[in-house]
Amino acid sequence: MPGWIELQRGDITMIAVDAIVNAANQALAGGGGVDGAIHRAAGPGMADELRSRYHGCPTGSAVLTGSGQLGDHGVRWVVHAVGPIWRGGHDGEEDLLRSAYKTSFLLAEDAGARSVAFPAISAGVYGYPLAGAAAVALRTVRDCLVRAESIERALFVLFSTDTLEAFERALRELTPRG
Ligand code: AR6
Repeated sequence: MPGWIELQRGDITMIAVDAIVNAANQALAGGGGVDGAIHRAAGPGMADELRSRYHGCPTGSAVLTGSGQLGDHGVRWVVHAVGPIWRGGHDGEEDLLRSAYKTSFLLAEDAGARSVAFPAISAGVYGYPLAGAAAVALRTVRDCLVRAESIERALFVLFSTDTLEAFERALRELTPRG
């Protein structure tokens, strides 16, 4: 059965899904925004795991860890995705953002997740324009869901009304294929 996409406004650290995706940076060192919130909620064990297993992560890719204290409400994995910094749109940003979502989805799928929650990767301090970020996110995740065997529910957890509305518009405009 093909999976489905849901949109909701909220804080991704409060969501009970198998895997949540983080908008991280290449150093995997933690930071502000959703990254800071996820590190605070997970506790130091997740940062220790990042340091011991990985030596950073290139833009457009992602790595997977356990979820630390986020496990208290059922989250099993955190996928740390590195989206592109927006530099005007001629620096491969769209491909890199697509790749960050796709890699994240596949890592969650390979781990055996049935549900996964995403934030709006790159749409905060990395400056990716909201309408474009939403369109790339939804198209990529929709295309992944079509082929998924394990993941059946993909949730976008959007922190502000503006972001939620941009995703709602992009979802309405999503073409049936491609
Ligand atoms: N739950 C869901 N979404 C959130 C939350 C939350 N708790 N907090 C913020 N957002 P950003 P980026 C939204 O800046 O643009 C970090 O310092 C936020 O409103 O977190 O990919 C990293 O370490 C926005 O819509 O990520 C990197 O250095 C979206 O999450 C850098 O920021 C993404 O905003 C990554 O920048």
